[in-house]
Amino acid sequence: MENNSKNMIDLAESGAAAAEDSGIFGTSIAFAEASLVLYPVAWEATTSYGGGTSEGPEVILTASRQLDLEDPCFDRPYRPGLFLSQGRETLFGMNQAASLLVEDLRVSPNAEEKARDEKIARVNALSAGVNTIVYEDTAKLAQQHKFIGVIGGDHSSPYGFIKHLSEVHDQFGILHFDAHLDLRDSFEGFKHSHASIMHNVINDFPQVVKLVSVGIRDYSFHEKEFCHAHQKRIRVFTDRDTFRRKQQGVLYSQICKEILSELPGKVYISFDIDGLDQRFCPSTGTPVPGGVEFNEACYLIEELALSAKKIIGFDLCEVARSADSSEWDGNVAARILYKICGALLFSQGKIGLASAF
Ligand SMILES: [Mn+2]
Repeated sequence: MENNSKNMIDLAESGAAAAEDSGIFGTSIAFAEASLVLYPVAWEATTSYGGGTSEGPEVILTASRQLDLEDPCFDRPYRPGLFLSQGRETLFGMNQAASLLVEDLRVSPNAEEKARDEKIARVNALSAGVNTIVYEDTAKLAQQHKFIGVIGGDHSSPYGFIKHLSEVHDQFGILHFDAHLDLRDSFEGFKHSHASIMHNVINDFPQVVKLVSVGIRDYSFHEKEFCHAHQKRIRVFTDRDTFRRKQQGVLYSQICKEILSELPGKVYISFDIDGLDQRFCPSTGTPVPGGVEFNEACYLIEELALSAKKIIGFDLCEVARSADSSEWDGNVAARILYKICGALLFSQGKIGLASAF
């Protein structure tokens, strides 16, 4: 035990290149020694536009090995132990089965209604199965005293984890980075699609007392209505408003203060990579122009950690493999992931702040 964690720290502090078979961020520790476990969910069955997000965990793992592990804000986030757990084998088959059904539905939109309904029901059953697996696995990890981050997959991936958190916390808020509100009642008949995650969370978990969404720039009439109907629980900072206020001289630091003041003491971060400007996630499935700058996202995450609030878990979703060999999508996502890991561990008192230069 001692040995493992010593090796990991030696490697990280030696500046040597990470081995190809090393764990997340090029470290290699045993599960037992990790404080923070990253739980991969290779699921993207209900993806509506561009695919590939089921590869997210793999893409992030590969790119993460290239990172240098000093963080300018948080003191060596790898030290308490970061571990990417094995994905569930069964998810692969479930994702394939559901993807085939969804494909079928799309290529034959005029199929008999009964046959369509049956296929939609089967996809919904598979989604419910994924939610149960994620719920049970994350609950088990929590029993083992691990902090947890879910790595998607599409944005429906963390539902089961949020369900678990709602059972162990009386109340918490969600800081939601996304281009989309994800407040659709259902999407193409799919109850648990990526476009419905926050709708389902708001409806199913009253413990989520506040949803604060940032980067938002693509939403429907019904989603806006849903926000109005849940005015006390949902606060939206649209990308447009944030941009305009900055143009008019409002400091971004002021806007972040407002965002954080909306959140209660316990905060879950739900990070859809498409919340960022698309130049940071060119391969994500449902890109929208505009968006949050990389440094703005890091600033807000750091400010959250530096406030008195505690980060109780997170997800990072919708990361896809770069079309070229650059690994750029994974590179950016791995850095966002490392920043959130540092923020969570700092907010939970597991690490301090980095020393100054
Ligand atoms: Mn989303």
